[in-house]
Order: sequence, then C-alpha cells, then structure tokens
Amino acid sequence: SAETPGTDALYDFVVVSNRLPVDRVVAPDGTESWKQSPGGLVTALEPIMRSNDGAWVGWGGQPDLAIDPFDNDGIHIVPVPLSEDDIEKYYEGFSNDTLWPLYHDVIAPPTYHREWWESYVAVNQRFADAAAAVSAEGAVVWVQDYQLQLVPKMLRDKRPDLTIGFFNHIPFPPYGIYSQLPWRAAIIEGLLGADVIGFQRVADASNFARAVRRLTTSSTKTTTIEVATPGQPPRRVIAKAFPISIDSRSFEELARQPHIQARAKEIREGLGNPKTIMLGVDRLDYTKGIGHRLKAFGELLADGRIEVEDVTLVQVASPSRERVQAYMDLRDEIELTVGRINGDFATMSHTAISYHHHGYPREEMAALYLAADIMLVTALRDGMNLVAKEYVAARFDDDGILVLSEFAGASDELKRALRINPHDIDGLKETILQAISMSKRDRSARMRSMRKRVLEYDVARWSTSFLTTLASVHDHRESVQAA
Ligand code: GDG
Repeated sequence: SAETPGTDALYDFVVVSNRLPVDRVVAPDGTESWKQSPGGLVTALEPIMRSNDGAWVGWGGQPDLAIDPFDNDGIHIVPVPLSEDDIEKYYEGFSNDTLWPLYHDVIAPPTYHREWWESYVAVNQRFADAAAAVSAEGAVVWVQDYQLQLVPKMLRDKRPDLTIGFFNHIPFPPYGIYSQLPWRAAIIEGLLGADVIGFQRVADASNFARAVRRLTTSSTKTTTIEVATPGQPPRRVIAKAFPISIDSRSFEELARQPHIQARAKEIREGLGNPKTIMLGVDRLDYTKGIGHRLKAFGELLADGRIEVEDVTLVQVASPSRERVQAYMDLRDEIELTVGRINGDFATMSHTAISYHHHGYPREEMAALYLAADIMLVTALRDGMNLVAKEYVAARFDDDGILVLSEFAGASDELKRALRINPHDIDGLKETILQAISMSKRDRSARMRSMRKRVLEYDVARWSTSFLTTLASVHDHRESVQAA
C-alpha cells in the first residue's frame, strides 16, 4: 500500500531479471519468509548492491504474488506479479518454447504463437514500468537475459536519463536462424535501447551485429553500433563479449572443507570403488547433450572397451521446466536410455549409470566434483556452462579431467580441457578413453592451467568489467551532449 515506508524510495543501481534473487519460503505453520537463492549473479552483485543503494526488480516465482517491495539483507526487493496466464504465455511459452530453442540453434523446434508474443510485450512493459518507478535520476539499470529483451527500449522511451545495460546469458543465434522469428526487428530494437549489450562469446556479439545490419538502419563497426535517432546525432551502443563466471574462491573453499572431502570418499565407496567415476551435472534440458553422452557411454560398454566394474557414470539431471512438452518428452527419452543401459550392463554389485532426477545442495555438488575423475560437459549449445567452471574451481588438488563441448561458451576460455564435438559420437568415445588412461602428470598440467583462468576471471571481475564499460559509455554521452 502507499503507506508502506520505503515503497517510494529511489535507487541509483537497479537490477532487473525475470526471477528475483530470493525464494519465498512458507513454513508449515503458514508464516512466510524470504531466503536468498544461491545463484552466482546474486553473489557477484550483492557487494555492488549494498554499496550503491541497489534495488532488484523481478518475479517472486509463484503465480499472482502481489506483495509490496521490501528490504532483504541490504537489497531492496521489488516484486513484479505474474498471473497464471502470464506464466503460461510469457514465461513457459514465449521465453521457454520460442526464444530458448531458437537461440540454441533450433535443437528443438521453436513454437511461434501470436498470443505468446503479446503476453511477452505486456510483461516486458510491466517490468520496465516497475524499474522506471524505482530508478533515481541518472541511475544505472542492468537488465538480465532473454526473457526481458524489450525492456531496454521501453525504459529508454520512458526515462532517457538512465544508463541502461543488458546482458544475454544464452547464445545469440546466427542470422539464418534468428531471421525465423516473426518479431525479429522488434527484439533488435528493444535491445538497442541499452547503452551496453553484453554477450557470453565474441561469436554471439557478431551474430547480433549482423542482425542489426540486416534489420535496422544502424551501422556497426566492431563492437560499436551507431543507432540512428531522428533529429539527433546517432547514439552509441557497445555490443561485445563479457564471459560470465562463478565465485571461484568460495567454491574452492567449500571443496577444501574436510567434511566435503570425506563425503567425496563416501560417494566413491558407495559406488563400489570403481577405478573411474565420470560425472554429468545439468538441468534436464535438450541443449545439454545428455543423450549424446549416454550413447557414447553405452557404446563403450557394449563394445567391451570399458567394464562396468571399472567405470561408473553419475548423472545429476535437475528438474527443469516440467510443464513444457519438449521437457517432458526429453525426460522420458533420457530415462528410457538410462534404464536400458543399466538393464544391459549393471551387475548386482555395480551400476552403470547412477541417475538422479533431483537437485542437491551446493555441498553435495562440491563433493561430487571432488569424487569425479572425469567431468563430462557435452552441451549441443550453451551460453557459458558454469558447471565446467565449478568443477575446475573445486579441484584444488590439481586433478580431474574436464571433457568440454566446443559448443559451450566456456570452451573459449578453458583451452586445456579435452574439447569435443558432441555430435561426433566416435570422437567422444575416443576422448573418454583418452581421459580414462591419461597420466597424472598430464592431468595436473591441464588442470593447473584451467584453474589459473577460472580463479583470475571470476564473477566479480565479470560484473566490474561490464559496469565499467557501462560507465564509460555514459561519460561519453555526457561529453557529447555538453559539446
Ligand atoms: C544459463 C545458461 C550460462 C544444477 N543442478 C544443481 C545445481 N545446479 C547449478 C550448477 C550451476 C547452475 O545450476 C547451472 O548453470 P549452467 O551455466 O550450467 O546452465 P544454465 O542453468 O542453463 O544457465 C548458461 C548461465 O545461464 C549463466 O550465464 O552459463 O549457458 O544456459 O551453477 O551448479 N546446483 C545445486 N544443485 C543442483 O542439483 N545446488
């Protein structure tokens, strides 16, 4: 209500994302509280939020949740309500069944529905209005991800005084694919409302620049776009790669704790002490190449090139988007394959695949990373893939082998991983065998080099680099206007 203290306060730094960084917890007795969700974005932005009087605008994760803004651990939280209908059309529909498959190389066919688009426009406007309402004069607003691509322009139209950043966490597709989208021009215009548009890879930024050239009158020169504005000098927009990362130190610290190391040993014993433990950790998503990984593993067992007593695959597939049909189909397909492989090869004392369709606490993830001799990241397309970086950060012992798809953004940085093309099943099988027989010396040399990268380029460095670029564009604009 209007009387609630603080609802009309204004903020100098505002983050806008589909999901808020907090989850609502309802106790058995009905009392409600908010718990910070453990994501990397929150960790990275929390210090900046605290020292800059920051606000976070986003959805609380449940339908029709109309609650007043509140303060949580030094961050001002501004909930944006979504109805069941918004969730179905804007979120599960346009975001997860149109944009997600389109931006991931149409691995699954995207669905185009005009009512979904209308809902996307309306919900983006709601987020833009909420952000505009809490932003102080000249504030910095940082919009996150593909669910909110129209927000930068909507915000600029309403509040030309703001400095606006946008970061795309998923790939930006090549124009030949992007051009399928019936609303392709509107999305480019929406993004160009920002001063800085960040992507995971250099290739994503150049795909975007090409779409700008094909669909607008703006000109592009490497990372700078000159946006034509009628009656005014062109506006300068920077579009470039800012590869995201993790809180590497905290992951390493977690893995170093004695109880996590003890748990890693326990996991190994529980699996019957195989010579080699391989691990996959993914949201159950068709972009992650889980099926390709299982196929390669199953064939190696069938060919007799590995034995079930010697090699176990642990697959954590955390539940995801369970109301979208493509995800229901994928789950059936993966679980059928896991069942077949286990049925064909497991013995009374050794399972082939230890499969888990649920999420685990961070501690258990760290223990799994320590227990895994080989980490398999076989994504068919992935913006970055933080799991690859977490595995490296956890391995303070300089051991363990990362098998990494070249279609994941992380492969631009982790050059000493065993890089693979997941579509090439024979190549993947050979790489797995190479990993199984790799010498300790080779393993540590590779891991040391990757650790250097991940520890130096952490998520704090990512956000600083983005926000510094944003500030420099802002200064440039001020000086142009003053001249
Ligand atoms: C998108 C882009 C980009 C997973 N299962 C459990 C669990 N996780 C954690 C992992 C990791 C995170 O979730 C997943 O991040 P990824 O980067 O691997 O993948 P997406 O969810 O698809 O994220 C991606 C990212 O945004 C950031 O920009 O890298 O490309 O698709 O941190 O550890 N964590 C816990 N239990 C689980 O069961 N605790």
